Amino acid sequence: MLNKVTLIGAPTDIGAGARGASMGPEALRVANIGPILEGHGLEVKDRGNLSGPANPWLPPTDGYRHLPEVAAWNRLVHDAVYEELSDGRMPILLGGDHCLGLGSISAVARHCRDTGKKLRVLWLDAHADFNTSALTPSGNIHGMPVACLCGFGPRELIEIGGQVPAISPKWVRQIGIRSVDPGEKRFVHEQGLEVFDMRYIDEMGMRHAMELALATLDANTHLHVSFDVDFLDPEIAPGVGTTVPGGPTYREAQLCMEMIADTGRMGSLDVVELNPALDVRNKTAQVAVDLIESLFGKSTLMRPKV
Ligand code: B3U
Ligand code: MN
Ligand code: MN
Repeated sequence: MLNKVTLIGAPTDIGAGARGASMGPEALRVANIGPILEGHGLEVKDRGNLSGPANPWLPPTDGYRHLPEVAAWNRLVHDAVYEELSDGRMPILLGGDHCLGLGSISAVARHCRDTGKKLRVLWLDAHADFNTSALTPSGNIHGMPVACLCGFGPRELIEIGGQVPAISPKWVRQIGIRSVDPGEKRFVHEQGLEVFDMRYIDEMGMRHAMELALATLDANTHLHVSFDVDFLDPEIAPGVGTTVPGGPTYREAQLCMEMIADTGRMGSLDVVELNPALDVRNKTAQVAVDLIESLFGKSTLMRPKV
């Protein structure tokens, strides 16, 4: 794993259904994300925040809310993430809402094309984020980034990484899913996304789900982790715009992160949908940073002898 990381703040809630994710980058910094990662032997650069358009808070037009602004933010994210990867550093995108996964992952996909690497995307989320303008109940583009990455969306979003589609649905593993709209669900099945939903995790356990989600990674695979904080159960992570009960516990989430760390293949990370306006004394940011520590190898690793 790369030991140089770059924090990229993208303070916007342009794709979300609630205001406040724009404060996510600062809340993660207040929870000490930089120094904590340094404590794990990483060289940390904080590029500060990108600066994009304000949120006009308008209703959807033609099935999309704030399409031009979402495109502008994602172009900024794409360029920053691509630049850091080209510099041999691991970008950590501090969102911001999950529409930004589009800019981030299209940049990662472009980098993988440049370097001849395979790409695996782990999408940790309560939601599948696979809506289109025809399927969305809200018009909020944070419910659409996976579909856009797979080539289903408006030109200004699907073309950001220079190739359409940016990724194949076969490269994606979704973990923790428990809220999918009816049309979206059909489309997920039609496109063959691999989904480990909460029912699967309840029945089979996080360990088994992650073993399968991480199977067939090899030395030439770039692993991108897109961590939507609403993946976590609202008991431990109330500070998100769309809480969905029945998510992973702290222990399940920690195991998930530790198993990702064990692969040594993580090359880029998004931390999105943290909403400090809905949080309680920054506790969701602290939980997110704790789990990010596990993602970077924090572990007690003391085993019984038998
Ligand atoms: N699927 C719903 C809700 C949603 C998706 N992502 C989040 N919420 N965070 C939608 O509006 O597309
Ligand atoms: Mn999401
Ligand atoms: Mn979500």
